[in-house]
Amino acid sequence: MHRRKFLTTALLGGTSAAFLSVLSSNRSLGQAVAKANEATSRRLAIVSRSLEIQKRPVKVFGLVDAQGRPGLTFTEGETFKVTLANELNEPTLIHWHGLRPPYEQDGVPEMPAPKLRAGESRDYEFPVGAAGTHWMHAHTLQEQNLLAAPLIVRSATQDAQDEQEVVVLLHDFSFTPAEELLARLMRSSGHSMHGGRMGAMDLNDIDYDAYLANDRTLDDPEVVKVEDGGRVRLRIINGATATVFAIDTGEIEAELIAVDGKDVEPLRGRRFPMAMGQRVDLRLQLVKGAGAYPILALREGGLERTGLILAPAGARITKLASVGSAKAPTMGFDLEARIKAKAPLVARPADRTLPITLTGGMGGYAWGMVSSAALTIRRGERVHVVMQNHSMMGHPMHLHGHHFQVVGINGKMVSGAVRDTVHVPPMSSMTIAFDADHPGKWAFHCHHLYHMATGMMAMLTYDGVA
Ligand SMILES: [Cu+2]
Repeated sequence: MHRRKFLTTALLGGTSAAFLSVLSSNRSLGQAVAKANEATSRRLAIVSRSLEIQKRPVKVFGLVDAQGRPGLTFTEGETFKVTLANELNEPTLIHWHGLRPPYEQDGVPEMPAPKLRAGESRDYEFPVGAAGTHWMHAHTLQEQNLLAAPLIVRSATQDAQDEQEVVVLLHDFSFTPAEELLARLMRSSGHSMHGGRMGAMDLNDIDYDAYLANDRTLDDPEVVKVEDGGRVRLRIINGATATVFAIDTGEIEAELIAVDGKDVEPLRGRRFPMAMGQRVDLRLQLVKGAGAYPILALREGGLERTGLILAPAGARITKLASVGSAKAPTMGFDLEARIKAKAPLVARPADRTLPITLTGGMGGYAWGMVSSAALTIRRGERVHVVMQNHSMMGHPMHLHGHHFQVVGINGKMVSGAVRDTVHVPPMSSMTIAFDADHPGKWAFHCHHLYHMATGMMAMLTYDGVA
């Protein structure tokens, strides 16, 4: 987009002169503007579409490109030059989860950009950055009704790797509207619905009607044609609003090669837990003649599951039930403690440490982030955030605009994954570190939609940003 056009949009959004000075001093935006004439703008439409779930027709949201495909795919180093068109008859806005846009384009409504009105379009432009599996979604209750899609940044050398890319977007689905689900949680808090579980760990506060992988249940799963004996790179996105999954590769051992779009030292396994907002990239070497491979996502602590089937030509497809026979595991630190970033942060002492207590519970259904310090940081600082989860639920905590490194787990210093969303299990603590190199006002929140909606949301503000 042209700089003038963006400034006009920003001014219409009611932003201040201070914000404009931040904007003009933003180097990455300057580089993006310099590239403006090179790339043509891609259209991304926010649409209403029809699905059939459990044989019932439903209207859901969608995000489609000019060819009608879900989401967007870029190559590293390109410019994210997108015209976002709201074709719904209600206002909405989209957040680019995992990218580093200038904060004015980050997509949390009114922070500071307003929602797109029905029929309105808006231009976005910023460097798409490094390769990685990312996604996009509404930062509102509309996320529940599938307003989410993949946002893939491929590496320039990916084609030379001779592996097939398979993108999987997981979701939890309810025939009940999100507003009603939230109202029920608030009404039932402290008694009946969850009364039996008070004092114990709470895993899932909503029982969904279906769990989806690329819009399908296991009763009618997507069957992806793969090369017999070929190599597959699964890019799995947990786009669910309130469900932790464990990826189960079954017969075949997988290699975890990236989390939240950042490469990790390869880790082999068959089960990979992932919380809401998180992504895992798994590499699979299929065995020639071995037939079809189901890739499952198991609902944390439950019997429900979803997934898809990788099938070489002619392979027999066995039908799998949407409900398994053994309860899926709960997500702790087991995997997180073993992940090591391929490119960790440069070792450096913290210039600033922000303590944050995660609070709340089913009683009253109010969740929060409490800190004794102002959540203000300065450009150039190495920042540590120490999160203490004083609640009986796990919280996937997402910081916008930055990737951070996991550097402490339950008080023990580690050199863990670099990621943008980290799961903090019940009654545990976690320290994350990042370099304050992206000035703005950034959302920092729990990626459980209903925890966020009832208070588990904070803003991290750079000094001098209005
Ligand atoms: Cu939470």
